[in-house]
Amino acid sequence: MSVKGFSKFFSKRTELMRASEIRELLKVVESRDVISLAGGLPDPSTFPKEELAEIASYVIREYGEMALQYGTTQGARILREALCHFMARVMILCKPENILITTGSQQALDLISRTLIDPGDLVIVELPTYLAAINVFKLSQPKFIGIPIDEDGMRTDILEEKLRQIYGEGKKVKFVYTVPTAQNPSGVTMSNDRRKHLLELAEKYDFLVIEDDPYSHFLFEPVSFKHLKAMDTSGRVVYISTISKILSPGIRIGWIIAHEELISVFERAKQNLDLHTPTLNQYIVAEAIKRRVIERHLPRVKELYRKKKNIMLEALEEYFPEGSRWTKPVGGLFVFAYLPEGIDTKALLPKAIEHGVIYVPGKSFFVDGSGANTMRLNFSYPPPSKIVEGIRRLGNLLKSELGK
Ligand code: PMP
Ligand code: G9A
Repeated sequence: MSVKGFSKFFSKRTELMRASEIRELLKVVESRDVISLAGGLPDPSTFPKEELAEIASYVIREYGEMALQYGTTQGARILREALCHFMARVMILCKPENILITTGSQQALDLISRTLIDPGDLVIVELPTYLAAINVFKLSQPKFIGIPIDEDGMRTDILEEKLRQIYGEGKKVKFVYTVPTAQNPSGVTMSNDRRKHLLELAEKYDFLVIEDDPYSHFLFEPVSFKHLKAMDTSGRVVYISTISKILSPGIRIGWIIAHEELISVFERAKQNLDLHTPTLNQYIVAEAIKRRVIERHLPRVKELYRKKKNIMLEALEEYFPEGSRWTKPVGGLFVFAYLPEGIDTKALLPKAIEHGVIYVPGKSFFVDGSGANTMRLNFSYPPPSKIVEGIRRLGNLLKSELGK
């Protein structure tokens, strides 16, 4: 007799798991002919295929005994050393002991969730913030507090007020999670004054700061900023980054830079997850960094994304209905649009799919349930003609919804 319904077997933790809209929409792209303005996929023309093919074969020949073998959970020393050099370019100075290699930076978020959050802990995030971070933190059942952002990033004045209130009630905050540079989904960058203010508050109220930084390496407009980790004098900043947007997301290499005591608990948690990140991929990335593949490619990547961003902004200007506004990103892969009140972008998505275009509804990026009239639009993946056509289709759909 076959089993009827498996849900009775599921754990409580499984009930807390929410499907990521970004990941679900990727399935739509695979199964239908739609223009995707959804997932943050890099432009495939930016992948240095020839160089990586050469490096992969070199690494297997030269380092095969290690590269094809099990490795330590913390990650291959050769990669951790290469990353120390890579990060020194942006004044983040660390030792290989301060680095843990992760399977994408998504795993770093998972490790943070597992090792730092107990049910009911207060976790502060930006409004909006990266939806996959919300989903993975949620598994540990924190209480989220959202702090609004403006064009200078997180409103640290509002944060300060909130902290005064929280600590006045005898409670405390576990950490503040921020994507301070070219934020996902909004594209905004936190000003240096606010970065300083955030760290002062972290000192005063004794909480950790998680700096999630996939985008600072390829800003395409001039911005002056310092990484929080570079300003960290007490070890309370946990820095995470990834090669996903600057080399290849398929290789799945991310890293955490943090105090050794934290690295050791993240390492313990990772042992249970996957023993270690694929050794071969770690050797490939170490060699790519050594040969300066990323640095040589970045100018082209920046130029391409700057052009695509401008094409999207022009198309929005031309096709989106009056009463809409959107961010002007200095980096990252997304424009975030605020539409006239009354538009519900989640409810509209099936119609958009019928019109052959998809986006990520904005609500999933807000921990306070707001954002129903917002959407995130990706410009890195589609070719320029598809960006324009996608925005045209969406604009027409929105206008017809508004009866214009
Ligand atoms: N954090 C942020 C803010 C991101 O935008 C992304 C990818 N879009 C990730 C983490 C995860 O990236 P990966 O696992 O590929 O390193
Ligand atoms: O494909 C993913 O899930 C990574 C992309 C993230 C994003 O679109 O923000």
